[in-house]
Amino acid sequence: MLRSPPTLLLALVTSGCLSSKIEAFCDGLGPCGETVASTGGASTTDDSSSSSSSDTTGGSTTSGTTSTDEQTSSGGMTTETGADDASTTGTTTAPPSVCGDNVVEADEECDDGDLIPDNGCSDTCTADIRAFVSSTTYKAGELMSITLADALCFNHALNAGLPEPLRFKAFLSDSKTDARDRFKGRGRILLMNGVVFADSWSTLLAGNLHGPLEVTEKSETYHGPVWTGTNPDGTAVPNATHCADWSSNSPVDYAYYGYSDEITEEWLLADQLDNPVECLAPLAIYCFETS
Ligand SMILES: [Ca+2]
Ligand SMILES: [Ca+2]
Repeated sequence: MLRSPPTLLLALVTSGCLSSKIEAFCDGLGPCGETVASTGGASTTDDSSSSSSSDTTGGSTTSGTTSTDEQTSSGGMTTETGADDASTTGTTTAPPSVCGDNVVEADEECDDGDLIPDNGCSDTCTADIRAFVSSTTYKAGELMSITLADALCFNHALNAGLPEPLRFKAFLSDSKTDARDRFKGRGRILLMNGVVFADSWSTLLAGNLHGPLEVTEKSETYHGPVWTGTNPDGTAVPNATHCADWSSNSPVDYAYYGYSDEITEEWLLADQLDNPVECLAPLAIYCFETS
């Protein structure tokens, strides 16, 4: 059966090697590390009327478009003239976003108007993510589904008085879903006591944890098993029923779990003979914020 807490603590102390074979989470995902390209296309849908002017009268950069004021492509295009008239236009290369100007721009998750890195919004304008392990346990079938497990995370966050409780979702996989695909965000991941759990999703799923995810939404400690159905890289454990995708309490069905006090890959997938464990076992769930 599942380990007893004292054994877990010993394991925590003696645990060491992290798997380096795990693929980084972000490698296969779009939103993780990329910067938005700001295509500069489209814009100004209003009258514009195709602005023809494509005839390119001898280079001249045809100021075109910006038909907001009449101006009707006077052909001449006086250099530099008054302020508001045309000028620029054309391939509007959007100005680069500035972190710290208190305006959330294209590639920024947040902008709190400062460059202080550890106050929720970093100096590169990535937002911290909160995470906790649930303070109560559930039989696998009591989760009902991943979606309803999300509701449990919401309830835990709400009852603990956490801001924006709807942002929390359950870190679970099922037969059709990889847990890692359910979460976004490039910032640090923090426990409810403010301790940094991981520097980012990508480093977390590559096996680099600062410490265990053993703090509940109430900032209490939970040492024990946690339903995950998930490999250390965030993908679903293959060929698993996940207790009928978390809807079954059958005594002959099983699901995979990790240990909340582990900092090795066992935080998601415990290396135990009884893993997967029967659906009737009462285990906690991990809840993470997503942006
Ligand atoms: Ca900004
Ligand atoms: Ca900041």
